[in-house]
Amino acid sequence: MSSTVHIGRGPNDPGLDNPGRRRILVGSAGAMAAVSLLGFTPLAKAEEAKTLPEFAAWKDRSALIVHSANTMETQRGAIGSGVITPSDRLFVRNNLPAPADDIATDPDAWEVRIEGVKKPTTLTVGDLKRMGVTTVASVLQCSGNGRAFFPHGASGTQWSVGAAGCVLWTGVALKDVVEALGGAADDARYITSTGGETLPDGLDPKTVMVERSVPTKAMETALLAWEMNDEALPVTHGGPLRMVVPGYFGVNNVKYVKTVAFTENQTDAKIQASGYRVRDVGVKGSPDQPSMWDMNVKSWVTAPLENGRKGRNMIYGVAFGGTVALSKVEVSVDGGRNWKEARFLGPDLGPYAWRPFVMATDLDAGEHRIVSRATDAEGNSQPEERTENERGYGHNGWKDHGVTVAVA
Ligand SMILES: Nc1nc2c(c(=O)[nH]1)N[C@H]1C(S)=C(S)[C@@H](COP(=O)(O)O)O[C@H]1N2
Ligand SMILES: [Mo]
Repeated sequence: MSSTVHIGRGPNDPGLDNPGRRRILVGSAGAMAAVSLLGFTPLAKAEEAKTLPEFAAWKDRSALIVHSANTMETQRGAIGSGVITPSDRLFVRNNLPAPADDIATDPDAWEVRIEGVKKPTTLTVGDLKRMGVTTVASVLQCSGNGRAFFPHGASGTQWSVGAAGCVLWTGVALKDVVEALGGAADDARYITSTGGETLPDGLDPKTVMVERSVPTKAMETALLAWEMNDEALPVTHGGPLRMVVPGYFGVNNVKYVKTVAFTENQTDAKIQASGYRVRDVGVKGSPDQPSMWDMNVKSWVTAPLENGRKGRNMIYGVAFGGTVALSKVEVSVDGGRNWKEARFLGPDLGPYAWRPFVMATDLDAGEHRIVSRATDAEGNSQPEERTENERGYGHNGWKDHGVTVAVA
């Protein structure tokens, strides 16, 4: 793989006609080795100046686009072709200010209340660790990943492709916890998880709290995780304890989880009732619209991004099926006229993980529009176009996600 990562926004990031073209060479240890500046623009400069917020200061700044103090995405060129996203490159998204680091001083003492089961109780992370352990690889992706491609200017963070990563989660299967507590209440239709943030004063808690409901069938695969990529779950990503619902969009994976309730109805918190609802442009969110639960099949190219070489090139990318395993990925280097099947790289970490792919191809001098199209095991393929919707959710159209590569 190339040792060059792109800093600032490149020409393949949407909404830029005069992109910063700053490139920094990164040595094997990830240290900056050389810097070259080409057509440096004020926009790129301003963005570069944004430092990481304190709760994410341990992250690799050069691998991230910092949108705000609560939103950072992985640079397309830093996604790489590994089966797991390194923790220091994983995107971050907080709806509320993150809790202080001291919530993880004694992670085993963190308490989670389990309700809507035959024997409701409060368990510590220490208790959970004695109830069982399992590891699942799953893609964590924000519902708004790809929002920047929507021409109507969907409000919210302008994520390109990097509000996603593939993570190894370790914790106890929710099913095991529920079984130990006598099973879920008979009328339970949803699993409702509540985040442990301190809510700002003076606001109706329902309008700000992170509380999400998912259908009870998710119990078959959900886990309460205390580790990420083989390390104690950092507070940045929801430590000491996080609800992980494999194959479901990011928002359902509630961080610093303090209550898990089996409920008859979905929560009436705003983030569930009107937030994360798919509706036409101009329409307000409401509970009768589809909620951002299971993810759709998706892929994108990660290299090359700007310049190819004459002759043989290796096209890399990542692909996943959401709650369904992946079946194949095709790549086109002529904007979708001709397609060729790519080869998967590395081990298959299960249906919820992404699969890096590679396709070897020869390129002539000129510009090439490179696109990828994934198909899941049920035969669903990425559509060519996005589905327009007010908040720019769930974009998996292959056309917008392509890259234009120049060969001299
Ligand atoms: N408690 C809590 N959980 C949360 C959030 C939050 O703000 N608070 N944000 C959600 C959203 S919208 C996303 S995309 C993911 C982001 O996870 P990450 O920050 O670990 O990447 O966490 C979800 N879980
Ligand atoms: Mo999100």
